Amino acid sequence: MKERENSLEEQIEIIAKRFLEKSKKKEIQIISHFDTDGITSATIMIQTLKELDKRFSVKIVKNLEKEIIENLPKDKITLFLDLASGSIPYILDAKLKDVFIIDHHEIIHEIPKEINVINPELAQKQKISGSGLTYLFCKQIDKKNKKFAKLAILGMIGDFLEKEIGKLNNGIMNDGEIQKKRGLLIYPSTRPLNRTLEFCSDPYIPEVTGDIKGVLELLREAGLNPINGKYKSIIELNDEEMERLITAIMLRNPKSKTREILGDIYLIKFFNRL
Ligand SMILES: [Mn+2]
Repeated sequence: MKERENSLEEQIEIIAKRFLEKSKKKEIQIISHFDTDGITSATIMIQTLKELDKRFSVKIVKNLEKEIIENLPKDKITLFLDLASGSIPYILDAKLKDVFIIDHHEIIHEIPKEINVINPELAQKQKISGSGLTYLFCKQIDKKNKKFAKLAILGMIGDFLEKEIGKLNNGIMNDGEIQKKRGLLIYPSTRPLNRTLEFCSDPYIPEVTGDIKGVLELLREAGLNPINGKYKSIIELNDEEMERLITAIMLRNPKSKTREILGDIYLIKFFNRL
């Protein structure tokens, strides 16, 4: 019971140790959530367990129904990721033995001491995604799992927690060498602007979207000229250029408010490409 009073970091440390001890002899079954956060959580865990040469299986579910829990083998370690915080009574009914939950959803029921839960609700209630928690857990197991920080951030963005980046998430962003830049949310932000704008449908920019002549006119107006025949991409713009581009787009009255077309762009390196 004591870990309830501990910080999230302490919870992670204590429970990771217990998990490693238990998994010496037993096989692990991972149950994770069918969304970006759950799938990235499972991916981080799978890679970590593979490197530890553990035996495990994975199940990804849309909803953690009572039946799913009832039908789980009872002799294995059950590791729930990004779900199960609200399923404590089902878990008890199913008489599962070694249960670990790494999740950030609301806790409704009293947690009995035989169930190991890592959840920010039990500590300082920091905002963190399931993938962020799984990442911190795996990094606790082995520092070299820092390499999975990018996956944790993907899950975090998938869960729309990016609006409230706290200390924990910032730490993970640093681990993953992820850059954040404020700018136009037009995808993809890494292609030359003339292409990005031509194919841009969200927001739809009148006389620009699908109209290469209009695109070039807008870029000229914004004072953005090609260098050696090539336009910069959104992420290559400096603040002043970004502002000029935004103004030029806003003058075309796209059917979106400023609020919706501006935001944080996350730049993640995968295989050395942004
Ligand atoms: Mn989640």
